[in-house]
Amino acid sequence: MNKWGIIATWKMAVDGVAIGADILKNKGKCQDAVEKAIMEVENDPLYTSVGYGGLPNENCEVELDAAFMDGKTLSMGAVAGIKDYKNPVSIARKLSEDRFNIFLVGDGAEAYAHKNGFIRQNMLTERAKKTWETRMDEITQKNLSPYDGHDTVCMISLDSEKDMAVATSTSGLFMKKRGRVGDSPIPGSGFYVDNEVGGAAATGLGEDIMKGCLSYETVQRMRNGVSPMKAAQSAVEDFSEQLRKRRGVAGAISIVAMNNKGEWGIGTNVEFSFVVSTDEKELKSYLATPIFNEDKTIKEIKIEEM
Ligand code: SD4
Repeated sequence: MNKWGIIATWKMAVDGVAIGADILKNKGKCQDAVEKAIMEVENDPLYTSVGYGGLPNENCEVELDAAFMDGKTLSMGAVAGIKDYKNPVSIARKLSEDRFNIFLVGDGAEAYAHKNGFIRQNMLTERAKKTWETRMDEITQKNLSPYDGHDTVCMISLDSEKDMAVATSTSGLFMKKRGRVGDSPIPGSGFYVDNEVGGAAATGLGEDIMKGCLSYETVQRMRNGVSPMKAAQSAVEDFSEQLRKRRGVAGAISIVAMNNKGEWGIGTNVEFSFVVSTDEKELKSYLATPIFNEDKTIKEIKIEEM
């Protein structure tokens, strides 16, 4: 049997991964697997950090970021701060077919989506609006930090022809400033894939992930012969330590990785759930918990089936 596999960030990806795995099992392509899997997550109004139902920025507007990359051709496409379009991941994939103008933001991205027939939709649900209103009250009354509630969906897949693809989609940080862009659509930071090695993708505090270009860093570690597990864990650990040393604090960072043999791994400095399905092991959700020593360096990461 030919090898295939798909790995995704967060438990919310489980239904999407099932769809992706089905495509791969039936000898479908990795590009379709990641796109269809992410669309499933984008379409679900209950997930408050991706697509429809995603949490809005401080002006109560849902601004979405997404990206797509093909590991065979290294083609990539991305959108950032796009409003009112149903499936940002599909717009990113379409952009990846172009030679120029592959990363579009704001109303430029919306104009492109409109011209190419993508479905327009108000992405703000009543539920997300209520959460925004409650949070607004809390922030003013209790002086809270607005920036939590953020879980990007990232998928990496390998198909039976040994091609690989990666895609990401997110509403970014809850209560972000209008126009704020995180790591998720930024090549090398939020995602990277190369058929000759493997892929990686990140979730967590984009402002910190970007400082270390952590998806590219993870892929480079795999290129040097390191396993996906070691590559992702060491990339997260080394960089968290750098951040702590040089800035006093490291944000939440989690990375998923898969190499071109279908071996997978994760690295994280917070509790982190993820989903994997391969030809060898049926779909499973996992929970990764980092255990720290007294110096706050990660001693080990415990991974359990959920
Ligand atoms: C961002 N990395 O916009 C995204 C948010 C995220 O888990 O993934 N949070 O910074």
